[in-house]
Amino acid sequence: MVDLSQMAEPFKIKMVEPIKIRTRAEREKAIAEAGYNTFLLKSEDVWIDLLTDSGTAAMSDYQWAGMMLGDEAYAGSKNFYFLCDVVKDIMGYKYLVPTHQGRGAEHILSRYYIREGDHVPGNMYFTTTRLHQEMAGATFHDVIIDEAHNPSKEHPFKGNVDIAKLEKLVSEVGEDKIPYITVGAPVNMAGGQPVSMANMKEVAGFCRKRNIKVVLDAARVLENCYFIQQREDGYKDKNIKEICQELCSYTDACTMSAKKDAYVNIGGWLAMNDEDFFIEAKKQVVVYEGLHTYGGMAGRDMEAVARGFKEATENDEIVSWRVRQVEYLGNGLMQADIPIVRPVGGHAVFVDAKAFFPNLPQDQFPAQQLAAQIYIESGVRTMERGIVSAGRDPATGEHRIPKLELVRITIPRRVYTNSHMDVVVEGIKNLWKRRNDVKGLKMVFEPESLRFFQARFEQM
Ligand code: PM9
Repeated sequence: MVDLSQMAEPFKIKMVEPIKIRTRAEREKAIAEAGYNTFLLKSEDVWIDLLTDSGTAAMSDYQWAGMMLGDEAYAGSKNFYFLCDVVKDIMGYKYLVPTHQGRGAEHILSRYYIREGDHVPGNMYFTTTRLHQEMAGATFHDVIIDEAHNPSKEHPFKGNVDIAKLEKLVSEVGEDKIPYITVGAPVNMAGGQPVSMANMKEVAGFCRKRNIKVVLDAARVLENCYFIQQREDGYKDKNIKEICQELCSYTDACTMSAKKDAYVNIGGWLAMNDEDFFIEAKKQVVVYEGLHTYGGMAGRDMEAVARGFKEATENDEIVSWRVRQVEYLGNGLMQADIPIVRPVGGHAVFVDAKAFFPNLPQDQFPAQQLAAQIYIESGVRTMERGIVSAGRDPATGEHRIPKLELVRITIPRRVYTNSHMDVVVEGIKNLWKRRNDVKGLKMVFEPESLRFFQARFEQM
């Protein structure tokens, strides 16, 4: 029998924002003016905005009510102490330093731990994370399992760290040159793929013996915990909060972009167990973010973050429905034989642009073009996650050539219904029919770092 409780959204809608679709001619003009970069489109020219799930969530009534309780004192806001309590309860870290968003935490972490010439391993790169590591003088090393680089390969925990790769790095550069490993759980650039509890435990065991710290990139940690609950032996009777507590116990610190799993529009934190790191991080946060009791957030923002994170761990249905909506979109695309990263991840469906446009070489930016064409076809905004996002190697100045050349269709939390997902599928099906007529792009403006945000392109 069908479980009725699984069939519909676990919320009802109290406020709506009208959206309008532009004509095809208007969309063609808008994307050309945006240099074929979906980041440069005006939001009002977008019909269904699946650019990112970062800072785009719809907050609950409990969160909005909390916004009215903002204690906007410069120092010692009561919302800060509430946030500390909530994070400690869910993650267990002793200390918390608030930051305006995730990269603020990455900046402080990298400056504290990294010395010129160090090496930082991670389970695949993330754009802002790697940039902060490089700016602090380190070289990043990808130690994710090979399966993660193969879009069609099924694996329940494609985000896992390959311990053999980690061991090889240690033997090549020496453990004293590796201050920490970043474990993203789940792995954004691999398709929102989770890390298993067993793997996290193994990483911790390996690193603790060598005095290498384990830092969790916790942006979507609750989604990772949901996958552990669904897929890993021994966790089906545990709730997301219990799983999160255990996962964090294998790590020494975390960076958090609260804009994802805390269901808010802005915010972040750095949390740790080490007191010396805490003292130094507090010194840094006042230079780069704001006082150590607000870190760039207003009191009301901290209240919304705390309430959002708390709510998402009090009722597993919030995260479960969110991930199942992503799966709904993924299933729709798979049924239409559109090549996507398998299995479907937690926050987005990733279309394989190499398989979509097999005739376009990677230096003609197939994923960038695919995102632009999806917009023209349907008014849906998505994002390139391929060669443009990978940037240039700082040592050689050459393009980094990632194996994955993807377009990310990212679902904001609690914002769109499954009818919107059906539109996405239909639009991509239409584009699939004319895929052989699509040519490549050439880059005509390239910022030095994080180029995907502002680069401009022309049709070849
Ligand atoms: N992620 C995303 O859309 C927003 C910026 S890149 C388009 O996926 C991880 C795993 C992230 C992330 C941001 C950050 C940085 C760190 N780790 O954006 O600074 O996905 O809050 O977080 C984005 P902030």
